[in-house]
Amino acid sequence: MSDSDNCADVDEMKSPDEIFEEYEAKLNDALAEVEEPPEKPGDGIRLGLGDLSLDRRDFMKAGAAVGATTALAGCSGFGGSGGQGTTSSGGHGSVPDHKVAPGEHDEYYGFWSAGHSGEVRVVGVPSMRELMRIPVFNPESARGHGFDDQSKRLLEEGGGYTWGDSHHPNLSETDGEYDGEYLFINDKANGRIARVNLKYFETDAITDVPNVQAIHGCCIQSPDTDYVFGNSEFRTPIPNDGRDVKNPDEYESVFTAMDPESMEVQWQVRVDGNLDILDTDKDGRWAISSAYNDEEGVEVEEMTHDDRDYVKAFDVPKIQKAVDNGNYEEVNGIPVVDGTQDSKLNQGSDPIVRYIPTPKSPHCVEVTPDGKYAMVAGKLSPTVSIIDIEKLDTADDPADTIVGQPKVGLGPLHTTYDDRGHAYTSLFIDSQVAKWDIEKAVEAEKGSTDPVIEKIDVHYNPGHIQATQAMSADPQGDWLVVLNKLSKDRFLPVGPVHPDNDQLIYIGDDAAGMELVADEPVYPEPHDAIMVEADKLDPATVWDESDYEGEKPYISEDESGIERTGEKSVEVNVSVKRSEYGLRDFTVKEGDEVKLTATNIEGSRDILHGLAVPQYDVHLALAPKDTRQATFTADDPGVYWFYCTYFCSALHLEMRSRMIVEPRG
Ligand code: CUK
Ligand code: CUA
Repeated sequence: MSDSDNCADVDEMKSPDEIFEEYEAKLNDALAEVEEPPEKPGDGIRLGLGDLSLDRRDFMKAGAAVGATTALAGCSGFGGSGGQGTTSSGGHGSVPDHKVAPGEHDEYYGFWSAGHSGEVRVVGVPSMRELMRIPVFNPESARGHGFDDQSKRLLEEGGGYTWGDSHHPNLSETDGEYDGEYLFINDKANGRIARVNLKYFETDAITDVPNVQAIHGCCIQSPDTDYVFGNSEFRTPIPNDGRDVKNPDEYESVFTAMDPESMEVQWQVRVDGNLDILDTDKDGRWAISSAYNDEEGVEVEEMTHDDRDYVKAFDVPKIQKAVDNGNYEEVNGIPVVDGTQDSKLNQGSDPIVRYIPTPKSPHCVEVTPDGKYAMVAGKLSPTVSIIDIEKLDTADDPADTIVGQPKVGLGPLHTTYDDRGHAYTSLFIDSQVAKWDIEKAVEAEKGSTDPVIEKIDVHYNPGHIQATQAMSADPQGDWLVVLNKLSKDRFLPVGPVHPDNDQLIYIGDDAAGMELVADEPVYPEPHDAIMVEADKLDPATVWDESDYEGEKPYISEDESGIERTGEKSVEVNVSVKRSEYGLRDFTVKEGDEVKLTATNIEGSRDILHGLAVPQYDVHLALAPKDTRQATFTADDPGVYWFYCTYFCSALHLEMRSRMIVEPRG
C-alpha cells in the first residue's frame, strides 16, 4: 500500500467500479495461478438478460462486488426469475411438501451457527421455521443469558468477551450416529469452543482455549465423541507474549484436542501453515484439516504465492502416545506437540501429521458418511480433491492418497452427501450447487467434469451446504440446505444490511433432479448447519430440579423471605408462580449487596415468568421448575417495582412486587 492510499484526499477516492475492477483483477490472478485453469468466461450458463448477455460467472462475481451498480441494475431487471435457471434437465419430480401444516411438527431439528451474532439457531426442517435461538457467546436478554449470576459467570470465565463468531455446529455421536446429548460450536473471533446441552437447549460450558487465535475448524471425533477438536486459523508466536512479533517465520497454527465432558484442553499440536476447517474419519484415528498459506506469509500476495498447500492429517492415537511419552513442550499449562514438517516426530514412515499436497488455498474437509473419503474443496481451484482415508496409513507418498479430483465448477467451498453415493458441492463463484458421483470421480481422470451429474443455481454465492444427517454415518438424502451469503434482490429491501438467504433444495429424486423449494431470509450470518431426525433428541419441557441440586436452591413458597447475612449483605428468596411472587415486597438498606434467588414453582409446560429489577440491569428468565440467581448492590435509595417479563396470565401486568431501598442514614 502506498502512502497516498492512506490519505483521505477526495481526489484519491475510488469509484465503486474501480474498486470492483481491482478485486476482479486480483481474483482472476489467483484463479489463473492454480494448477487447473478456471473455465473461460463463456463456458458458463447464459442468463436471460436480453442484450446484456452476461456470462453467469461474470454476473455473480459482479454481484458479489461492493457497489457494482451496473450489475445491480441488471439484477433487478430479472428479479425472482433466477430461481428457474437450473442447468438440470428436470426439476419437477414429486417433491414432498416442505411446508408443515399448522400444529404439525418438522421431521428434523436443524442447528444453524449464527456467525458474528454468536448464537445458535434452531430451525425446523423442512419448514425452515426458526424454532428457537440458543445464546452462546452473546449476552441475550430474552433468555437471560448473561443477566443472571450463573450465565454471567459462564461468559466471564469463558474469557469475558461480549460477542463471538460461531461457525461450525457439531452434534455428539455414539457409534457414528447422533445421540442427541450435546452440540459443540467454535468461536472464531476469540478462540473458544462451547457446549450446548440438548436436554435444556442451553449453553453449559465455554472454554477459552490457550495458545490460539481464531478457532475456525471445529469437530467432534467420530464415532464416539471421545474428543472435540479445534483449529486455530491465525498463526501467532506461541506463546503469544510479545516474543517474535516481527518474525512471522516463528508464527504457528495449532490443532487442539479437548475432552467433551470436562471441556478442558488435553493437548495441542503446532503445525506449518494456517489450519482451517476439519473433520474426522469414522474410526477415531484421523482428524483431517484443510490449510492454506503454507508459504507462511502475512499479506495476501504472499499467502497465495505458491501452487500448493498441504492438508494436514493428524494421527490422533500417535499424538496421544507422544503426549503420554512426554514428547511435548508445556505452554501455558498445555502439552504442545511439535507437528511441523521438520519435527522429529514427523520423520520416517510413521509421522504424527501427514502433509498432503493439494492445489493452493483449499477451503474445507468433509468426510463421506461411510468414512471412505475426505473431500477437500478447492476454493481457488475448480476441483475437489478426494483423499482415500485408508491410504493415509499405507501410502508412502502422501500425494498418492488423493485418488480423484473432479472438476466441479468455480469456487468450490463445501461438500455434503446423500445416502446414494452422491456428493453436493457449493460453488461460491458460480453461485451453484454441483451434484456429482463419488465413485465415478474416483475412476475418472483428474480434472474430468464427467462425474458431475447436475448443477442448480442458488441465490447468491453459497458457503456451506448441508444435507440431512450428512455429517453422521446415517445420511437421509432428502433435504439439502444451502447457506447463501448474499440475498441481494430476493427479499423486500430492509436498508443496506441485507439478510442472508438460506435455500431449501429437495434432493430425494435422482431422476427428476434437484429442486429448489424455498428461500428463507436469515439474520447475519450463519456459516454452517447440521440436521438430525427429531426423535433422536429428547428435550426437557420443564426443569428437573435434581439437575441443579447442590448448585443452587429450589425456593418454595414457604421459603420465600429475606435474611440479613452481614452488615451490608442480604439474601432474598422468592418463589414465582401465576401471578405473584412469594414476596409482596422486601426492604434492604442502601449499599446492601442483594443476592436474589427465584424459583418458578410451576410445573406447567410453557408457563415461564421473568423477574426484572428496574435500574439494576437484572433479568431472570425462569422456565418451569427453574431457579435463577442475581447478585447486585442496591446503591440508590427508592422504590423499585420488580416485575414479570413473560406474558404469563390474565394477571400478568399485576405480577409485580416492590424492592424498597432505605437510605442508610
Ligand atoms: S467457513 Cu464460512 S463458508 Cu467458517 Cu465453514 Cu466455509
Ligand atoms: Cu409471570 Cu407474567
